[in-house]
Amino acid sequence: EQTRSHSRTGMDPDSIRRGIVDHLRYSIGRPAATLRPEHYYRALALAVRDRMQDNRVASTRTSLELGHKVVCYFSAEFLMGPQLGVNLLDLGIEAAAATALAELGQDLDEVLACEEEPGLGNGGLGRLAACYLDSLATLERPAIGYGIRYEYGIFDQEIRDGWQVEKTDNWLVAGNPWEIAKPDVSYRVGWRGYSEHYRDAGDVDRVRWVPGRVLRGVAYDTPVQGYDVRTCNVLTLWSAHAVDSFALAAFNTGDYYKAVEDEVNSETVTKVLYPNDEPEAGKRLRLLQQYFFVSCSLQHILHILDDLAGTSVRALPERFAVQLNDTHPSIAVAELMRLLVDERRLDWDEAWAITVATFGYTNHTLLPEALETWPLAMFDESLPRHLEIIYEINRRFLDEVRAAFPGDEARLRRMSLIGEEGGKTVRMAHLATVGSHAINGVAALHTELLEHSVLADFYQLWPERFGNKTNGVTPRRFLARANPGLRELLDATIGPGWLTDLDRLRELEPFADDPTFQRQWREVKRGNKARLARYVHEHTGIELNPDWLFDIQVKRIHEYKRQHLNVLHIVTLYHRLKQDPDATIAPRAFVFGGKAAPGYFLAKRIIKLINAVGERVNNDPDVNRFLRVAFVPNFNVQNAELIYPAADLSEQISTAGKEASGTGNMKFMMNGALTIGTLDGANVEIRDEAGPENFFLFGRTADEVEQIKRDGYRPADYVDGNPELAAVLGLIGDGTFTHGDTEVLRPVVDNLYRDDPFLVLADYAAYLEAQERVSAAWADSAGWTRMSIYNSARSGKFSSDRAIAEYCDDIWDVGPVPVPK
Ligand code: 26V
Repeated sequence: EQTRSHSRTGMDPDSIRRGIVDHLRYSIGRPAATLRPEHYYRALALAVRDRMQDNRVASTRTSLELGHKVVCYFSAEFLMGPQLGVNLLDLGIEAAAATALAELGQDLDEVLACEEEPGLGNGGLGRLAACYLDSLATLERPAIGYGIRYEYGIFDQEIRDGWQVEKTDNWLVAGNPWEIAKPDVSYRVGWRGYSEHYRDAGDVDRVRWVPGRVLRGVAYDTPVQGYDVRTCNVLTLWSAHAVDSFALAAFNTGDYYKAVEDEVNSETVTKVLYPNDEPEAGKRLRLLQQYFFVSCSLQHILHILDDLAGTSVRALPERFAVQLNDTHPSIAVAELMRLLVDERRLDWDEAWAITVATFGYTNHTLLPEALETWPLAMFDESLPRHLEIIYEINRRFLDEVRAAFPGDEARLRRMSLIGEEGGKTVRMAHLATVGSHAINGVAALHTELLEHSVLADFYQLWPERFGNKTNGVTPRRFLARANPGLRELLDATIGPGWLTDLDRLRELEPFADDPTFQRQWREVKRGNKARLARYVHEHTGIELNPDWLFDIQVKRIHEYKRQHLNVLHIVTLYHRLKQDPDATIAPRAFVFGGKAAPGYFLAKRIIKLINAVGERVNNDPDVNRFLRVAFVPNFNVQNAELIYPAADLSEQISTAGKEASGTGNMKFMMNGALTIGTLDGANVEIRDEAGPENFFLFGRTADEVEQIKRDGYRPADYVDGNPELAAVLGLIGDGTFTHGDTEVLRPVVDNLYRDDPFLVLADYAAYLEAQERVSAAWADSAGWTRMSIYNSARSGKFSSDRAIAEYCDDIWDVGPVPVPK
């Protein structure tokens, strides 16, 4: 069936070239004279997909036939980023593809740049899901990612006059060569209506849901290739459509336009990705999105089970492990119970045992405003049968709590799946927790705080269900692809092997003080900085000098992440240079990037603040010899791959206790940046691994933050006690950076002075002091290089391979299933 040299499966340049030529002719279908790089992109992508598809067939056959357990990762977001480059890497055909294209007169880099990235996620949570799919495939674990095929992903950000402007991300317009539409893999999903109690043929009382509306979900499959293995898993994304019969019924009554309208309404369900970091005011469509993809996915899983001859639904937890990526898919707990009890007619206790054994739940935030709840009335109207099921789960659950903690009424109220404060709500984190056999946080500190704050009552009831799984990131994309210079140096120095066993980077340690190696290390970093400087210049007009210290903060814009603390440091340096014309400092380029949720007023002002300070600083000859500030528009996976490798300093300065983990911090570390950071999220573990002498620590601890808040935090006291801080806030408020306008940045200053919920001012002095240590360390080039090398060398823990191996061992019980080559 497969020959060595074949236009669909061959891995040599000649076969790949023939694959491209075939697709240009049969799939693209344009006259040769009109072919442009984007056509070569599509043809090569299709040729690469063919090769993965071949592995996919072998992988499915192996895991199903041999009866292995499959991991199902349920996530409302998968921030996959560009696919072509990593797929070439995974298949080991980067050089062969470059040769094939060259023979056709095309340049691989130019062709790679044609890809429109699928931005189906907001930030860390969605990108984590993508890294985990990569590691699952690379570790040869059978897995399916289940999510939503949003027609519009995360908005494109433009910067105009320093303000964020949002543009729709029409990522599918040019077509998506990676997906395969599966119109035959399709499920019906109900909505609204009522539940009906009836007696079945065997005289048993049963309930059925009679939905008021029905949609249809269609699967679109994208192959997920493992690195240097035959395993190719799949990401199944569901797209919503109208149900044909509904449309027909309307057509028969002569109301053709009504039928078309229903089509339009149904399709809005998967139209657009919601920002997950904006408090949603009971958005019904978002609940429908969640239920829609969860229901399709569970029906698909049960269908696969049915197809496996002789496998009963009772075997579900032996054959599938379902992980809930935050609470977004947590309605799955009620939906699986409905499918098992109402449709498959299992008794409640048996169904519940299956459900709990099947699900695991990962929590990704402690911020109280971020914990999902749905207004009860809305939930009841939308999913009436599910609400009944949730009541029954709750009734039985509270009985269990009562038995364990007799007479503790307050505890019952705290733990209930139904919240009573400010109008009744369904608490999705409680539903996910009660319905799962394993609950995890995403960094050691985060898990600890989960166990002792947000989920403390649940931890006391079921301590054995809780555990930590510190996040990780894929070194294939964020090291090998993003940093080809470093990849080459690593291969030459410690040999290959580190890419699938990142702990082997430790073998760099003996070279940390070797002058020759240090020089090579600095050359790689300088090349990456020059590459980023070109990109920044092209997109902002700002010139950055690659010999300067590159100080970078890229992440979503949020008060708790404290981009404004970083700006206070910049304005302090500006102020010092202006005050003293003889002052000199080690020159620094400050680079920012990140999107603000469209409805987040202060975050948008923070973007304006960064750009306003940048404009002034970059154009003032008194200071622009020492300081430059650039805001990279539209931070996404594609430009992230240029940004992380160019950093000398990684800014991880969130208020302690607020950032669940962070993953950008890990990408910077792998690429040799030093971190200036608080004891928050995974920073704690980064510092432990790197060694405290290779990390710039500052700021209050999570405990101290809580203590300060309890004592009644008064930010103004910090201003009154620090004339330099007062001057800095004064400059921001008095129009220095805004052409005399004293109103634009007023809300930022006022918020800090009066409220400062994230203790920016309380940490300001410590942050400045830590930045002084950074400058002093930078002055010693050999010392800095040694610290940079140590950071990379000790980043092995933060590979998503380590994280996924832990999930497989501790939560999913899924081992490797090698697919024969
Ligand atoms: C949601 C909301 C909603 C209300 C307003 C404030 C707010 C802030 C953050 C969020 C994010 C919720 C979930 C999330 O994306 N968590 C991120 O997950 C990453 C992967 O585990 C982790 O590295 C980040 O620290 C965490 O913020």
